[in-house]
Amino acid sequence: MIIIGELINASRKAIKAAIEAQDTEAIRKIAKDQAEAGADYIDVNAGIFVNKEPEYLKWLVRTVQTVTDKPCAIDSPDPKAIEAALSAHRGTAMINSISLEKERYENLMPIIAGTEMKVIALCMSDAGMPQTVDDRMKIVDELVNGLLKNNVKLENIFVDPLVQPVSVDNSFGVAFIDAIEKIVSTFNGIHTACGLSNISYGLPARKLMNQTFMTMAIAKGLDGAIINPLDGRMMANIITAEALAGKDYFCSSYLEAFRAGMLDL
Ligand code: THG
Repeated sequence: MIIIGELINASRKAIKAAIEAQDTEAIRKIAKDQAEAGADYIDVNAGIFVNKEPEYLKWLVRTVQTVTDKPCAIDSPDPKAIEAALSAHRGTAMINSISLEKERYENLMPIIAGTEMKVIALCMSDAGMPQTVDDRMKIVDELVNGLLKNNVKLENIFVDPLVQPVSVDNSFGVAFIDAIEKIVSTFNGIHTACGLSNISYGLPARKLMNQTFMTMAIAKGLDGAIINPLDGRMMANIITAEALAGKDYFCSSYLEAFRAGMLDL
C-alpha cells in the first residue's frame, strides 16, 4: 500500500494556525512523524487560503523537505498553486489531483505531460460527482486515456474513484469498492488511491468504519490511500489485509510488523 499522509491539511485547525504563524517547527514535526510512521508521500493542502494558496503551498513543500526525503503529494485543484509548489519541490512529486473538470484538466495537463511525476486522477467532471460504477468508469476511461496520450506512464497514474459518505446513500460504499475492482481489472498495472475517511462522514466511531472500509477496499485491489499514518490500528489493518489479499510474499511484511510491535494493539 502506498501511504499518503493526510495530516498537513489547512482544513485542520492546528495546521491552519501553524501556516498563518509560519510555524516551521510545527509543520516539520508533523511531516517527520508521518514519514517515520510509514508515509510514502506527505500530502500538503493549503486550500482554505484563497489568495495565498500558491505562496503557502510552496512554503509547506520547502518546510516538509527540510526534515524528510519523502516526496510531497501536492493537494490542490488550482494549477497555479501546484506550479508554485512544484517550483520548490526536490525529487518526484505526486500531483493531487487532475480531474475531468475542463479548466483543471486543460491547465494541469501541460504541467504533467511527459514527466515522471505521479498523478492522482480524480473521478470528477463538470457534471459533478459520479454516483454509480458506470458514471465513474466513463470518467476514468477518458481521464486515463488523456493522460496516456500525453505521455504519462500508466504506472504513474493513481485513479481515485471518489469516496462519498455512506450516511448520505447506503450504496456509496459498494459503488466505490466495485469501481476499484473494475479499474484494476480494466487497466493492468495502474494504481488506485482515495481519501478514505469520507466514507464515515456524519457517523460516530469513524476510525472503526474507516479501518473496516480499508479492509474491504484492499480485498478489491486498492493499493494507495490518503490516511492518517499515526493511526496505528489503521496501519495494522492495512498490513494484515494485504497479507490476506495475497499481496505480501511469505507474509514477510506482516511478520516484520509483528516483530516491530505494530500488531499488538
Ligand atoms: N481524494 C484526494 N485527495 C483528497 C481527498 C480525496 N485530499 C483531501 C481529503 N480528501 C483527504 N485528506 C484529509 C485530511 C484530513 C482529514 C480528512 C481528510 C481530517 N479530518 C478530520 C475529520 O474528518 O474528522 C477533521 C479535521 C481535524 O482533525 O481537525 O483530519 O478524497 N485525491
